Amino acid sequence: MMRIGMVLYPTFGGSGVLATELGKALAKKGHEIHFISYRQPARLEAFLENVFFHEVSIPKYPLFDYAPYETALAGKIVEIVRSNKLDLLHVHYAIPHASAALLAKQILAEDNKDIPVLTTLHGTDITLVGREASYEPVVSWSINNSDAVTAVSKSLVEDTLEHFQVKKEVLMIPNFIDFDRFNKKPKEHFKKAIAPNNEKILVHTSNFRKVKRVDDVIRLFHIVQHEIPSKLLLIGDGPERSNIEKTCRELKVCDKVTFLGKQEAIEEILSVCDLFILPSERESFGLSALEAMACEVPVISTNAGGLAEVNIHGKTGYTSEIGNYEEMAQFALDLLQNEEKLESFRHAALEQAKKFNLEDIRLQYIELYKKLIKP
Ligand code: GMT
Repeated sequence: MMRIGMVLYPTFGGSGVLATELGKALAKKGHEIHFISYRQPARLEAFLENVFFHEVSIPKYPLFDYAPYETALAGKIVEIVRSNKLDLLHVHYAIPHASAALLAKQILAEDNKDIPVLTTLHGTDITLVGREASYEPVVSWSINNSDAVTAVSKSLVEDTLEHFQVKKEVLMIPNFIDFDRFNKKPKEHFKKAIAPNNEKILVHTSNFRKVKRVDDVIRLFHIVQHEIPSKLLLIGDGPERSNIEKTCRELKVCDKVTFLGKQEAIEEILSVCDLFILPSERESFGLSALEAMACEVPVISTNAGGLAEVNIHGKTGYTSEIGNYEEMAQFALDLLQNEEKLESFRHAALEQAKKFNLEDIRLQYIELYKKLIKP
């Protein structure tokens, strides 16, 4: 049995989702998992055996215009490692988790405790925000000083090597899917409620940030709904929400678009959908696309980052250049207007998703943890 500290963002973002699901899957195998974050992680809904949650509170003080989260996190990690005798820290998303964990490691070294730090890079920590001049030296240092580093796709490994001064091997362990939860469920009553006239259902889920280009989803849908009776479901929320609603109004498609907000049982909604749309400008992996594929929903996406490693063009869906929503619309129509083809893509999407099954990936992490934990 290993005792793992899992440092993560608690939001619906991919890195937090992946970290939570990994922790839960390890706990099921008898490992003790300590989640560390500023809020209860979104996917940690119920009591689970072997799972603990530690909230990082950030003391306020009038001097602080910016409360020092990284310091509070490092201090909390030290306390948790000491009181729970943790064997390893697995931090998800480099900023500021990796540097905070490495600071904690240095503090703990004074107790003669050598706690290994495994950093998993998830995407924008490398491809976007991590490249900002004020963060880059810290991210490079954190990568080079972690005991091991993984990235979630080949594309993200390449981006890391290209943009940072890396002296360390960056291993690739892809994201995974739990088929016990993500599978096509018989939710015909849902389908009837959303598409009473048997319209095709397109779906997009994200955090509605600029990189997701949700506007392109609306533009693509605008073209599709002219050709075929269809509905669009938008799941999630975020900073671009009002701009997206504006585009819906401009294109006069509001009556066919439903904003569902943040949803827990996403697999139930995916189960009644025909196509998943992900036109991101950057996407190191595209966990949301994998979730759709596990529910037998083909994907129309860009070829950004690691998306093409998940969504196989012409087989599980189609990939286009960033911004080419017109081509993506034609690809969508190609599938929606051909029932047999759509069915074969549904099948291929499921088969491809199986390559990322939880058991295999969990094993890869367990093997890596064992290598890092010194007896
Ligand atoms: O998409 C986001 O902005 C959330 C982000 C995160 O770190 O929470 O997601 C990233 O990590 C996910 C899990 O590894 C990947 O599936 C996403 O592709 C990646 N997002 C980007 O690269 C933009």
